[in-house]
Amino acid sequence: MKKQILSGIQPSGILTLGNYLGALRNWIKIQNDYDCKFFVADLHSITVDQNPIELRKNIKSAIMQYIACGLDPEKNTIFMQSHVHEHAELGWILNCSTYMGELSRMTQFKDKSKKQANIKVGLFDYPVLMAADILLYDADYVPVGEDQRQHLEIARDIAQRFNSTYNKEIFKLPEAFITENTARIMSLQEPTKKMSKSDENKEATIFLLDDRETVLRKIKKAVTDSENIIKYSDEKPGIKNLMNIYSAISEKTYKQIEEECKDLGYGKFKQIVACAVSDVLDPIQKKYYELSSSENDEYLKSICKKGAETAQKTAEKKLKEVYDAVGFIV
Ligand code: ATP
Ligand code: LTN
Repeated sequence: MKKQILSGIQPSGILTLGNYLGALRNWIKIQNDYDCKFFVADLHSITVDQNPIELRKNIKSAIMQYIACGLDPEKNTIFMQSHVHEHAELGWILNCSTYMGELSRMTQFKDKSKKQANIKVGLFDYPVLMAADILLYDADYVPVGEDQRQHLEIARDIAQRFNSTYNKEIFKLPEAFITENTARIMSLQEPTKKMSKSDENKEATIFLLDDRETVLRKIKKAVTDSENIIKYSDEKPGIKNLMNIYSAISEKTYKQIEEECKDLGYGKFKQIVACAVSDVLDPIQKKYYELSSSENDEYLKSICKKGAETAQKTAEKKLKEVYDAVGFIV
């Protein structure tokens, strides 16, 4: 039997180059070798304020971006999290197996709660719902970026505790699947911070739907240093980030890039990086705009409907086992 893969992305805006290099591109690479389920984490996205009209657009757009990037709906189960009600139900049960103390240590919660007033319980509880997503499907591997490592660890802790409380191997312990050099693409404006969809400064983020001119402008404006030497170093976070992006796309090593670009200066180097990024984004955008024609509405709906049905078959069985273990009458 093939190993099980599960992952999701929040529909909190247009997906970014960080989402692509850190997560989506890996999903595409492994789709032939594993039994894969990929969902749009709509339940997660409302842990911060969302406008319903925008959210609806972003959910559909996320599905189209998954397919445009190369996820094959014939090979993978693609669905929307809210279409499989077992996610929320298992989330509740796992809430009753999780300590306030362990959730208080989550850095994503600490970071996000600093940025806004009126923090919702859902934001605090986010990792428990994420654990439910993963544990429902006995996922072996969860392909994500580095920022999600801590959430994977808590999912394992919750699973282990649940199994030992009820003295039964109900949940499999999942492992994070993280590709080191693309695990953390940084903001173009503050290269010590991760690139993020919801960054207020749109110049800091490359979106998958940015045209060539926009990509060039954003990369030209990227914060670097005054040395004008292309060298991979922790002391040069801006250049290190651009080298990381270029290396991930061109598959050249940092040494090769240093050699290739040693006489260029930052201006020329930025042009090369921008061109390489746009060459990757162009075919994605072409496919995306084809899919976005209203003729494809039914096709997209049918993918999500079939995906939810397939996912639910597994989810339903696991939830029953859980209900039985805790003492509910099933
Ligand atoms: P938000 O700004 O709404 O929190 P985000 O852009 O940080 O969103 P998520 O939806 O939280 O993105 O992440 C989706 C996937 O992309 C996760 O696997 C996450 O680890 C990965 N990811 C997000 N940002 C980056 C990044 N800058 N570099 C590498 N991987 C990333
Ligand atoms: N927390 C993830 C999105 C997410 C996820 C998951 C990823 C929600 N549930 C389950 C992998 C497995 C994020 O990217 N912020």
